[in-house]
Amino acid sequence: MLELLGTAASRTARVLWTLEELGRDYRHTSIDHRRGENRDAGFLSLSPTGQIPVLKDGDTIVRQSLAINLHLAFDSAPNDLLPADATMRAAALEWSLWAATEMEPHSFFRLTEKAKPEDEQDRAGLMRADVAIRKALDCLENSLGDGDYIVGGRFTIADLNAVGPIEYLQRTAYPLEAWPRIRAWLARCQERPAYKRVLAMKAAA
Ligand SMILES: N[C@@H](CCC(=O)N[C@@H](CS)C(=O)NCC(=O)O)C(=O)O
Repeated sequence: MLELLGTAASRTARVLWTLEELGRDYRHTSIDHRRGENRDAGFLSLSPTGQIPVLKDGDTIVRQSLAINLHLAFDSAPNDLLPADATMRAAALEWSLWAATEMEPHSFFRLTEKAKPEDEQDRAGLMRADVAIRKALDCLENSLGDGDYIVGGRFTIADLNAVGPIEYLQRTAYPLEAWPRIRAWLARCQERPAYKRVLAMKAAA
């Protein structure tokens, strides 16, 4: 059986969401970095950096939340998260890496800076992050066009992987009003029953 390690109050939530969408059987072991459980020698043998989440899929160990999600989508194919069409599948990969490289570094930087007292925040860094965030948001806004989802008009792993990094903006009250298609898309994704189940797990973590 699949085993996912990491508290739901972390990037592990993205993987829980994927598992719930796919309807896979899995065991969830809530390693909590806030309690230092990720520094235990047993866990470090799976994740040398101590980072969560980690997926154990038989003898295969997968790290990095968005890579785990792609592994699960490919591993469980055919499924609704992974387009069967090669061009659309490539687009799903493209947008997953867009989330990891064009959005997450900047939105996560914003999240960590905004958690500090205002006079300790890196203002120049926040301004640089804002330029990158706007560029990435414009790119997604244009690509969404009149579509409900990022690839092929239906919810796929591309949407799921893009939501997490963009939620960091929501959590820091980023003014998303200038990107109305993204706001509507985000609300649509967050309405999904599987997403709501994970929200409940997060609240309990
Ligand atoms: N890029 C990694 C980041 C993983 C990461 O930094 N996870 C945090 C929790 S959300 C963590 O493990 N923090 C504790 C630590 O780094 O010691 C991913 O997406 O999985």
